Amino acid sequence: MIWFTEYWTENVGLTVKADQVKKIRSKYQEILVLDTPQFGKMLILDGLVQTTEKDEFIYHEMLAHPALLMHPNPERVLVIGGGDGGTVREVLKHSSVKEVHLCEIDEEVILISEKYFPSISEKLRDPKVKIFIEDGNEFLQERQNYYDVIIMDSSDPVGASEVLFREEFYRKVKSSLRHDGIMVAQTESPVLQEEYFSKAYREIRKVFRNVGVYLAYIPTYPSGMWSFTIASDFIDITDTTRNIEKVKELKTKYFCDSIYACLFSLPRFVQDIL
Ligand code: AG3
Repeated sequence: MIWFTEYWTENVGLTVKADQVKKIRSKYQEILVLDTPQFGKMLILDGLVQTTEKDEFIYHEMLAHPALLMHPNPERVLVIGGGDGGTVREVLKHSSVKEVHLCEIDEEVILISEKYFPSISEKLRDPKVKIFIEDGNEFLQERQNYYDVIIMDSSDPVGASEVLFREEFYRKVKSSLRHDGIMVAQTESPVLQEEYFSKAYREIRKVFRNVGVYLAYIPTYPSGMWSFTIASDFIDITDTTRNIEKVKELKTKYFCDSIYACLFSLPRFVQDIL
């Protein structure tokens, strides 16, 4: 057993007791798989916790379901990043979805997830899913007016993910969406990464007419308080009565109708950052 620490800032971190299961260096990053008594297996990229068996459902459900519910008929969905497969698994819970494209820059993440995280990656080989091993930023260039929902399941805005938090990128997202398309992104912690969070919000605002922020509690991410930013030009994404009857049909463990109904109720300090 070792002790592993993700340093959330220079002054605080998350430390877990773990067995090291696998460590490789891919073309893009260091990929580490730990087996921990507390959180089950954990996937760590360049020292940052991406997902754990124990709490992954919170993040993946909250990233996928609001946008898919707000869209009147989501058929074509793109996930950028998310090579572990958790977001794809949630997207496929919506029966209207006909095709899911997953654009992941690092194939090794997919292979590691398929080997060590079968319950997260289980739907990656579903016939509706098409995997593209490409840079998300370049991938969007070739697709105009195509998707109903685009989901950014990226890591922190450092290294390969940095471009995914910029205005130019969100413009590409917008032109790859159909006119009533919706995008949603994971946008970091408003407590410990206030700058990343408010920058993402600002840049998304420059590009889309309707923008909303919501939160979820994710124990293994910095501070636990995590943000998501959802946006659309055409759809009023703040109307959380939309398709609320469908929530009951979704097999989820965190997301539910009362969370959906109050999705945009934010603590005052978060409202003040926006
Ligand atoms: N992507 C968001 C991970 C961000 C975590 N940041 C951190 N630990 N500092 C997760 C990908 C899971 N599909």
